[in-house]
Amino acid sequence: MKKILLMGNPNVGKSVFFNRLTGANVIESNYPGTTVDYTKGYMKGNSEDFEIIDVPGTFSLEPKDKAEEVAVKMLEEKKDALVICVIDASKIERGLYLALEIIERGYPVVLALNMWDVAEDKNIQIDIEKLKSILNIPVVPTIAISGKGFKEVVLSIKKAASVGVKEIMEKVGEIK
Ligand SMILES: Nc1nc2c(ncn2[C@@H]2O[C@H](COP(=O)(O)OP(=O)(O)OP(=O)(O)O)[C@@H](O)[C@H]2O)c(=O)[nH]1
Ligand SMILES: [Mg+2]
Repeated sequence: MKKILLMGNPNVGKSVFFNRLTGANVIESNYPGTTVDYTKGYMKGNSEDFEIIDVPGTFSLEPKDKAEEVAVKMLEEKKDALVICVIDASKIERGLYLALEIIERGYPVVLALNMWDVAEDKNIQIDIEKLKSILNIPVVPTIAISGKGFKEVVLSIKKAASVGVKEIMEKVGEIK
């Protein structure tokens, strides 16, 4: 089953995000050998379902505490995962730091600029199109508590997850 890791700084809305994407079948566990807990759930895909993990919040991939250590381990254990990186759009710099680290490690990333309502209230202007073209990944403004942007998030997940060797070869074939 294709795995999705929901990652981001602490308190950016990852769990509200997780609840919106997953159904009722949610499992809470402790990460082996630790007291750090995390939640796993499922999202319906077109042909197959996705497993989604609500990863403990982390500021970077250089862990400073046990929860961050678990977050990094989860990422390293799941080399073929797709990562939804959730950023607080009103504090974009801190979140971008983590997003860049994850992108650098070669994971496919969908970037969610959550708390878009808070950013708007603070009059923070973010050029989504520019961010998309610089990072070359899907960037979606979201408000997890209202559901704004989630249709696009789901579409981006499905699109990113469908890119495999077969699809690439088909594209390469088209160019020939
Ligand atoms: N205004 C606003 N509040 C939000 C949004 N998304 C989440 N919240 C609120 O932000 C707070 C934190 O949300 P959580 O989902 O618990 O954040 P988290 O990233 O899971 O936090 P940790 O698990 O502690 O790292 C909650 O009070 C949410 O209701 C949003 O888009 N806009
Ligand atoms: Mg949470």
